[in-house]
Amino acid sequence: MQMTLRWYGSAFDTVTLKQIRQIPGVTGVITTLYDTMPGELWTREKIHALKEEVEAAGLKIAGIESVNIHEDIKLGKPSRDEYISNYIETLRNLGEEDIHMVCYNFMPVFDWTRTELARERADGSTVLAYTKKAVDDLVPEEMFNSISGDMNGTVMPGWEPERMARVKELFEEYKDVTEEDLFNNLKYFLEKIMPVCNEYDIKMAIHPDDPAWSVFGLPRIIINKENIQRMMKMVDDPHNGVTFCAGSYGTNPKNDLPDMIRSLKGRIHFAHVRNLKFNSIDEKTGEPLDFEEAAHLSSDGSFDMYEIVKALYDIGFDGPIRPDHGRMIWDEKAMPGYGLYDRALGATYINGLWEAIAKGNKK
Ligand code: DNO
Repeated sequence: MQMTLRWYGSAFDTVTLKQIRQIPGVTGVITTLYDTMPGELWTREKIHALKEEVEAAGLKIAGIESVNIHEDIKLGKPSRDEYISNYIETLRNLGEEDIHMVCYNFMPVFDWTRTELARERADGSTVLAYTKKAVDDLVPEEMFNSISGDMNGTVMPGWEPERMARVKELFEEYKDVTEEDLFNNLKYFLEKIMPVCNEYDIKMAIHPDDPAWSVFGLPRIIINKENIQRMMKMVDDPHNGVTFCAGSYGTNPKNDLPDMIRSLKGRIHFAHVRNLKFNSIDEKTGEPLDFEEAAHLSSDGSFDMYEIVKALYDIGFDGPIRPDHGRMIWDEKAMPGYGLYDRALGATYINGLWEAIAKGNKK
């Protein structure tokens, strides 16, 4: 594996490349052209400039998160072909710049969903949290307003004001879109981009839907083992792969994370490792009613991080890995989930687990 940190670019991130370079074992960043809109073509010049900046700081671009998918592609509208051509051109430009991993998601309208961005924990740290009741009680258009006060002046990925301004209209468009339609539209997209991915060896890594169930009645498909296996078979090419995000699949306690990892051997191109803590689960349905994000350490949350990292180690995972959302600690002011301190602790912890597993295996 290659340890990385997500970085939004010097114009958007509170964390600097120099700071990232000083975290032991971190050799690369996962980054993006944060000011491009879904569907827009990424020029070679812009990608090159980003790469030069990262390399000047002694780091590498280990992959892109994300090249976002235009809603028309997810909706299967006739205009999708134009956006897919742009996507193909973007992939070609990335390939020419020697970038070989692209994370994306196929979630309608919203990217990840949380109902609080700064819930205070007993130790005074703050974390992102989710309460089912808050989602049930909210109309989608209010979602952005209800959380935007906690963004510390940053623009959160997937919650860009431009996207939020169209929420109502988008819900109308998704009214009759079923999960089957979404699978078909994803297949159509992947089949079109696979030739360029093969030509440049670009590994596509779909990010799961977070949380791993339908929100606000929208169809969501990248949520469990069965569906992700279906997607892998639907376009059976090693370049059609997965971002294994422990925190997203793990929102559903029925998802057995180490088992899912083992079943995806050879198809995991990127790993997001984080922990969360369930506070309340509906006893009848097994559905989580409340969870909050936790420190990476197993004992701080509900996941067995050793088993997750061990499964990645056992399948021979050699792609980029990153600590995911961190808590806000030590009075840091940053994008919720993306401060420096707790993610640096997370990287160090994951590195420690990995070293112990690797050495234990040699004995
Ligand atoms: C949230 C992230 C997601 C992820 C996208 C990938 O913090 O995990 O926004 O980057 O879903 O496209």
